[in-house]
Amino acid sequence: MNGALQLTGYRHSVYTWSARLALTEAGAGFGFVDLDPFTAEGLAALTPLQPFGRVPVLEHGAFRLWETAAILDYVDAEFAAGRLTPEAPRARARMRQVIGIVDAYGYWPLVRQVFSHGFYAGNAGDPAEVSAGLMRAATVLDTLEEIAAEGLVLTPHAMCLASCHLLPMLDYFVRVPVGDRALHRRRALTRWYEATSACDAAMRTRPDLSA
Ligand SMILES: N[C@@H](CCC(=O)N[C@@H](CS)C(=O)NCC(=O)O)C(=O)O
Repeated sequence: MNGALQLTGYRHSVYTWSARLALTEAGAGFGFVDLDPFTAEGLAALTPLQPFGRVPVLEHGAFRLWETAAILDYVDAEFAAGRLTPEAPRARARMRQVIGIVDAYGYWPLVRQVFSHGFYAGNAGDPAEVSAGLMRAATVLDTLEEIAAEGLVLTPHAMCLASCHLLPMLDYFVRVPVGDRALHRRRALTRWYEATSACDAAMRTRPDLSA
């Protein structure tokens, strides 16, 4: 399918970073429209594109797609010839499982509780949210550690869509010291994180949170 490729997202959003990471890893050139879904103006501009007011949204010509897992699938198939999806059935299933874990159980405690309330602690952060998020994050990290140790996905130097989905959330989580310590108690996950967070596509797309 032809047409311009445009990503609408918010520069600090972890889900937007996942999409930018996959697009960059796939070598796809794209335009970026920055909209903050947490402001009234951003939300008003976003809801015609995404009825739930969430980012990111990918447009390829007249084709519009939202939900990060779907966007990553499309980017991989359209621009990376499926290179970011393992062929083996078990590895592919594990990749989908990681994406499901991240969406259903990871985003809120890692990002919206520990990161949002811990990183911005000097402003409006609530330490009780950090503690609650850290407790909920433990099971998420334990399951991801088990998967990383198994070695089908989340292995160093082997990028797949699970890595694109997870890296941004973990990268924000470890910016809070208690999050960093929690990650480093999981050795296989730490090995994956350290290699993946230093890869070229991650370095080129990591948001500048001071901007
Ligand atoms: N299920 C959506 C979730 C996307 C999402 O929650 N994005 C956040 C930014 S990281 C957002 O837009 N939040 C706005 C809000 O919560 O109102 C996806 O997979 O794309």
